[in-house]
Amino acid sequence: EAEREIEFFFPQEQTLAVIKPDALEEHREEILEQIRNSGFTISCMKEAVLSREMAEEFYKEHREKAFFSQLVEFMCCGPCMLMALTKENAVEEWRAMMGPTDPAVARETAPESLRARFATDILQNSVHGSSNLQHASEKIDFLFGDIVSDGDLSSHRDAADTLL
Ligand code: IDP
Repeated sequence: EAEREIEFFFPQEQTLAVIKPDALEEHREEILEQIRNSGFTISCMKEAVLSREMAEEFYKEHREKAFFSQLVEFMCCGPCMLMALTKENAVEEWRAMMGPTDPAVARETAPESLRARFATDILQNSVHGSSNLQHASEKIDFLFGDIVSDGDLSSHRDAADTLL
């Protein structure tokens, strides 16, 4: 009962977070620990090497950018950790934890941020986070749709109804 009231006053939000290939090998534990210590719930998590097609789809908003092919290449060069993070104000809080896109800027303006600490350069910048709620839900659906989509839930419900 008490828990339900807390959820009512502090509505939860979800964002999509990725530990990119450059950071996963060396900094996985530190990054995961910081996520947990900051009050996020990791609602979904999987380690995967993205195919080129998946990386292109994931970053389709950047298709026209000069760095797009480099970005796709980089995102497929090794395993990523893909996560749906749940917390009040999750989108904004995870972006703040990441810091600015360019680690040179991050080191100046947000020295505690993950990118200031772990990013190599503006391309290999250690982490990703959705920039708004719509992107968050779209990317969570794209990467985890097989386990969290409404369709999946309703098919389980149908199966349960059949059993009853
Ligand atoms: P964000 O990840 O901070 O939201 P975006 O501008 O959305 O930054 O760019 C997406 C990703 O593309 C960045 O995280 C970075 O990996 C890469 N990127 C952004 N700008 C550049 C650039 O100028 N050169 C190379 N790669 C870039």
